[in-house]
Amino acid sequence: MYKKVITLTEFILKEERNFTGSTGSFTLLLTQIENASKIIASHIKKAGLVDILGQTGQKNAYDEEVQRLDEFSNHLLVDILSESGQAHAIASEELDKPFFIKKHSGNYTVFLDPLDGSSNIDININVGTIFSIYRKSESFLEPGIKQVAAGYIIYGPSVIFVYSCGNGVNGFTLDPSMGSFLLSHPNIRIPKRGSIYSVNEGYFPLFSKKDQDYIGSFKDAIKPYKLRYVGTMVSDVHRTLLKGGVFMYPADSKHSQGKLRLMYEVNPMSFIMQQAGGMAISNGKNPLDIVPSDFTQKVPVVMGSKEEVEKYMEL
Ligand code: AHM
Ligand code: MG
Repeated sequence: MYKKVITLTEFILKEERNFTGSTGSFTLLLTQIENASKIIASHIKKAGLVDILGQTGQKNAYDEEVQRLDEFSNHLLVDILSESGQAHAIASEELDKPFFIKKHSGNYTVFLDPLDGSSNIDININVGTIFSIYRKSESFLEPGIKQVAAGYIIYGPSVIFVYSCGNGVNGFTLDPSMGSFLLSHPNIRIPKRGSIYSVNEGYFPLFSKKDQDYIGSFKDAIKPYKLRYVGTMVSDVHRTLLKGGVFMYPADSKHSQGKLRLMYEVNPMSFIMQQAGGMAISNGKNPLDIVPSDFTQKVPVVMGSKEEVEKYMEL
């Protein structure tokens, strides 16, 4: 029986039409990120073959230089976006500093974490790409509230592309036979409460008393919560988005602002979380309201179901 499927490209085009004065530039930009993610996904699938095809820094069986996957993903995304004609500037977690595009400059600034969770690659655990898009500006230090869109791609058992341009959150799964992302998770809404908490509890002794008490409350609950921690933010946040609960990366006595970067990781994921009806909090405020002091700034974060994050705020 015929069943209409909606591809990511169709969906983006339809969403862009809702904005008066739209030119198609935003659709082209997202389509380039989509194309890059498919290429990254196909390379990740071959990650386990690196010993057969050649080690990093060597030539592989095809006489090509073998690149680390995080470097490869960075080069690919930066190249594709630089040449897209739609980007005004690009910032990547893998680059020392952001840069403006001189030739064929467009209307948007894009922040990228090309391969999030890259330490999980060699043990065959999910990794992802995170992106955050702003209208062009001469400053890179805009608060996250100004994002026009944000999203992530998970390279897992399926490849899933989740994004929001401020009108809810939608998820698309790659159909490998078609080579297209198809709408699989329309209008994602995070449950109001959950039963899973996600934190690197190995650092527990280094956390503040408040964070320790909060984590303790999940174990003391009448029905104790489950603990799940992949160590790839994209995966941990994606699970939290679909199942509810909380993901946190707190400050600790050795890292006063935790590990996650405001502009590359915390802002895009907080934008998605809030667009799906969840909450995020950093140092007592909405991370999207923080005016960054530096594009490498780190902040502690707690994000997830409304009730869970409110519980944190009450503490
Ligand atoms: P990366 O961008 O270098 O991969 O680092 C970020 C990752 C996040 O995906 C994840 O939430 C965090 O680091 C895990 O850190 P830790 O191993 O300290 O728990
Ligand atoms: Mg990362």
